[in-house]
Amino acid sequence: SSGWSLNVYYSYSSILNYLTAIAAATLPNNMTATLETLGTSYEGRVVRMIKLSKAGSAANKRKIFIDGGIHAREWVSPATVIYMIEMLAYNPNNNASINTLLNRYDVYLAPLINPDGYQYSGSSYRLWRKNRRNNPQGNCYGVDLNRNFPFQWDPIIGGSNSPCSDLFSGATPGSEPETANIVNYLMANGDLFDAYLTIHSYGQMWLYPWGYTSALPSDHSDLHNAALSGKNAIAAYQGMSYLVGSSTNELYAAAGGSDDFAKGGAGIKYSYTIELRDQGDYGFQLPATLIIPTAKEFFDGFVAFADTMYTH
Ligand code: ING
Ligand code: ZN
Repeated sequence: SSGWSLNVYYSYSSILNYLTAIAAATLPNNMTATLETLGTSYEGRVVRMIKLSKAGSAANKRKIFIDGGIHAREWVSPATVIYMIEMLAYNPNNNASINTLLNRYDVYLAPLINPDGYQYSGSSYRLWRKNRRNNPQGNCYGVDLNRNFPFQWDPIIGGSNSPCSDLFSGATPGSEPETANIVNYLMANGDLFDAYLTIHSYGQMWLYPWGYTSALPSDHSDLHNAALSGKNAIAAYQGMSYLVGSSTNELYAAAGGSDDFAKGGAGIKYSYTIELRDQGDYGFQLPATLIIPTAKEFFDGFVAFADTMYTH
């Protein structure tokens, strides 16, 4: 392993250091880790991701994109993406299913795409959700990045036009630099990706588009079946129950979400919003002792999901 502990919540700068260390490490199993930069945040923090690729497997593999930390207070999200990086990079038990996944896919993981909000959640207000834009109207900060994506953007649908709202959709679609970091990358590379997963907490759900309407995408049964494989693998570990369905129908309608953009704007078929543990006992403030079980069961679910996605 890298030697980094997986059962702690790291600061923004420690997460950057972790990504740098993985990219510099000598990895087993012909794995290579490459550090890439998606862009910078409103306050100027760099947003990075790691590309994990197994040399010697098929050339021009298909790709999977995973992001975390779009919402500042959902701390188990970046921690889970880091756990996933560690398991994919080192495969510590030489698990055959992980090897199969890496022979089929390159995996791109961006654990913290809203670093300003995350920093603020750690230093000033634990339950902060948005980025840290200083909005011109009023004295309020922040745009909800998961209402800001430029596909069927509409503040009336599950968002808000009020800069003081936790759900402020932004002044215009894609107005935020943190949004643009993802949009620009997926618009340039979306055709290479079979799957987009954005990791949130909490609620224990495996959700697919659409968020802007109760209508379902025409290929919804493919998305549903692959998610069911994930759900079943999650349950096999400690019996945790995840709900599978479209976000509008299972949770609430919300336009401008990143999963709707990944599917409708960037053309990535298997696009999901994941809500990790728990179901409200601790909510956003999940104790660090629960990081590893939360991350492990989801990683098991992810491996099973990827197998179903590939073989169907
Ligand atoms: N939940 C998501 C949110 O942004 C969601 C759920 C995603 C709803 C996409 C609709 C569309 O509200 C959290 N935890 O943020
Ligand atoms: Zn969220």
